[in-house]
Amino acid sequence: MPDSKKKFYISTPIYYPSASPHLGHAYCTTMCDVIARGKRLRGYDVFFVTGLDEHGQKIEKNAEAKGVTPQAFVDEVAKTFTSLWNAMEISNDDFIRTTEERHVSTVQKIFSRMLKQDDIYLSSYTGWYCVHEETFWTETQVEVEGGEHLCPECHRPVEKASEDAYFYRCTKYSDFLTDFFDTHPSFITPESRKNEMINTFIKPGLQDLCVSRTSFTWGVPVLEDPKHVVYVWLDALTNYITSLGYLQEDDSKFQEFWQDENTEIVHVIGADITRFHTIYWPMFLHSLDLREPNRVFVHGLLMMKDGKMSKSKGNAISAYPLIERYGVDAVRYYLVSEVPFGENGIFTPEQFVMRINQDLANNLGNLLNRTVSMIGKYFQGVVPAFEKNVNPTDKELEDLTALTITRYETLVDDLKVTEAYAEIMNLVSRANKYIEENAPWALAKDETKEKELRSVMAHLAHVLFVAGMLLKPILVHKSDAIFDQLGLGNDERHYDLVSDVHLLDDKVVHKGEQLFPRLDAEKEIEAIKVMMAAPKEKAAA
Ligand code: ME8
Repeated sequence: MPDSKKKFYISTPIYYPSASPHLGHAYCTTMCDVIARGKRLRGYDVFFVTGLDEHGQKIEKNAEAKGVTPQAFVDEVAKTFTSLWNAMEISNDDFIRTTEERHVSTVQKIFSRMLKQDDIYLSSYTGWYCVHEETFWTETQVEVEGGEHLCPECHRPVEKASEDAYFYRCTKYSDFLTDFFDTHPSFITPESRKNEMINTFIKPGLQDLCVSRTSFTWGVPVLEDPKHVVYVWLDALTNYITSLGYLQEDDSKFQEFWQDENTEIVHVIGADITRFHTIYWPMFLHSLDLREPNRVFVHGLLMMKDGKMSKSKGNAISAYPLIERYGVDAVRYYLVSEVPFGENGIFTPEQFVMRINQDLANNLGNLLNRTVSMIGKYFQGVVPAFEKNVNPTDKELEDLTALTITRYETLVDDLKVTEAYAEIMNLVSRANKYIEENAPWALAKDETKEKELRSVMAHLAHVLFVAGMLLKPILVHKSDAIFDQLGLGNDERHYDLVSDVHLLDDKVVHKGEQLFPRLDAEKEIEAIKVMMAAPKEKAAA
């Protein structure tokens, strides 16, 4: 049951605006959006934040190459992110950019506090620096190939760098961290990521973290020593609290969504940034006497057949042509259902078309179409009143419907998002099978079977309402098309009515357009291949 007092905070990583976003970025943001929408629907107070990580050497270099200032550069790229989020129907409550004054001034206050309490100290740094990953690597961490030193993360060449730098004393908080991991066993999901962090970084002994740079200027200046800018991770990670107003005049959102121990806080990230979120971020928060998030969920990558989707590889597919051709709901559904949350997945045109045809056109669309047509034909469009357990398989469908609601809630609360939505499709399949089992066309020919026929129609209508409501976080438009066809008024489209089997009694159905027309597979696979061969980004709006 919905509990209006429950609070939920969810964030995506803040992306680098080094280039416009591709379907991989859309994947992470869409997953968070589906979770956020699902919670809101169930009555939670939700804060959902995404944004951009706009400082650092990479941005400075990209801007220089284009002959524009870094600010002008990020302003332009930022528009491509916000227009994609609009097109994807992302319902974020805030869009934080690290160049905003609210963020910059708070990072400076945080740095000052850490300096004052001796969590940060001045020293010098020599190491291998990867511009792309904005990360220093030690001698043992870099890869050596043909005499060249490469970044262990992105395999690009790294540069030897030495400079004055401020350091964060990880050593001071390593006991805290070990203790925190022990007492918060579900902090990192999946579990394998936690073991990786313990074995690779914690067990060998944590090293202090470089938190300032002097070799470039595009960053938050350190107030106490302005030739330094705050090194990108202390700057970037704090977005999760600066967006809430931490240390700002109006910090009401911060009080509500961070300070309140009852708020569930979830960061969703890709595996490449696990170390920063699970090791340094809890320590930074501890330095500030703030609570840690409940969960860092590490999702998998959306890949192409030739590996990770990335702009630099030139294999990235844009979300726009897919949205334009198939509609945003189909693209959202594909992302959620095809790539199990927490695992990697490969984008192929074949699977994309198959998902839409199999799940949305054949399964869901067909159930709606058949149900509405039959209610029209046999009952002049009026949904018969629901009666329990009339036909032999009624009880099974009733039980499965109730179970699907609870399973969906449990799974989605545990961030098993793909599994949660698979449960709904399973219910829809079961309902299609229920039609075959009960053969309403045969019942309609036998006057003595009217009660049975009424029951079949009422059960189908109820399943469609439940499926439409549970799928609403993904199918942001088509769920309403389902409710329209079922004849439901706007004031009845509420999650808390999902178990009400009588909600549809006497409603008048309206046959509408096909929910998801079946795609001509061969033709559409070709069309997507053309999109992939020429990935185009929509120009900034
Ligand atoms: O790392 N599939 O930014 P970033 C799925 N600014 N997800 C993908 C993806 C793909 N092919 N490609 C990218 C940064 N992502 C830092 C983060 S947070 C305080 C700072 C997603 O632009 C994935 O979530 O490199 C990954 O972690 C994130 O984009 C990295 O974005």
